[in-house]
Amino acid sequence: MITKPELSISSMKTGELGLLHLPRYWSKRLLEIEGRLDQEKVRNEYGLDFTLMQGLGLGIVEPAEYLFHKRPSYAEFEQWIAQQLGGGPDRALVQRLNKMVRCYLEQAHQSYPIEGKDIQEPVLSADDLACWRKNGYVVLRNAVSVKDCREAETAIWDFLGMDPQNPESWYDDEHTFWVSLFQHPALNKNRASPRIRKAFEQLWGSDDLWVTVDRSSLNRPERDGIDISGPSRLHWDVSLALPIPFGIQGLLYLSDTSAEQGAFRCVPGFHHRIDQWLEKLPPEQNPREQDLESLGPVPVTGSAGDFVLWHHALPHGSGRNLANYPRVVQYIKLFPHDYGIHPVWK
Ligand SMILES: O=C(O)CCC(=O)C(=O)O
Repeated sequence: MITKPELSISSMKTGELGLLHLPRYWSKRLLEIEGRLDQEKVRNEYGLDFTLMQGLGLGIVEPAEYLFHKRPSYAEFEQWIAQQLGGGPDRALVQRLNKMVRCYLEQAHQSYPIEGKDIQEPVLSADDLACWRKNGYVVLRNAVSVKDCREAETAIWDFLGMDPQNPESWYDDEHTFWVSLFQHPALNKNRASPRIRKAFEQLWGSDDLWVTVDRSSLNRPERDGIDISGPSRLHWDVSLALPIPFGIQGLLYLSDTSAEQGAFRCVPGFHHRIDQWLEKLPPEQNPREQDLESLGPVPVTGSAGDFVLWHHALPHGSGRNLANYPRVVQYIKLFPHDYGIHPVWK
């Protein structure tokens, strides 16, 4: 019986759902909310927490918000999970997640792409892979059907309460670039796209990958000179402490996206030279505050259904939308449970 949050609750403890680590995850979040969590003691568990919640199909935002606002008992937390998933996780998923937890706790968390594994029916061609190696990004064309894109796009418009045909409805004080819609059948269908999965498998050299339940975004045309294009500033989402472990991010264009329509931008090939660039910076300089625009970002365009994969060491961001129609995007990432997370955030 799990009654109160304690750091002594081990990852091997389970509740009604039979999931390893879930009671410890619940415990840590509640202790954190109460300001009683010693972050140093749990720093190396971040990847485990992340994979467990993504693997369950919940993502990390909604469970954190639920725990923060409701501070539920452990039994209530499990009930909430079952409700979100339309029933508890099935036996096969529980087994796969529990295996992942055991592996995670047993292994050193070094991450690297495994070279030369024979993967059947590749979706990235030799030219695509050459582009990936040289530039650190690649576009998988027709990753999902236009129909599936339309359905996801419609779900996003409905969630926002906006009309895609009526520009007047696109601008309100309530919504920003990011769209916090996580659970929707159309979004889940795209997350399960076999072509997207295969592309990540090729680049990771592994078929034991988990998929994130991430946000979407609506990059609206600029209006009245107001820049509403979200993360247009080039940035990294990974720690810049060296060595930067291998990692891949991805986005799915749900609407056709031209260069001037706020397309994704990145600095091609920067993953090859980021180490030298960082080492040359005077120690008092913050790499994130440098003139990253001068590094030469390029827009990566695509049609609805095209999927962009990029190495997370590339400075990247969205462009400013100077066209007439919003750019609509769903973010999807697949990763192995033991992918490297540098313990120091820099
Ligand atoms: O949406 C984009 O084009 C960029 C997304 C981005 O910057 C990110 O996911 O960190």
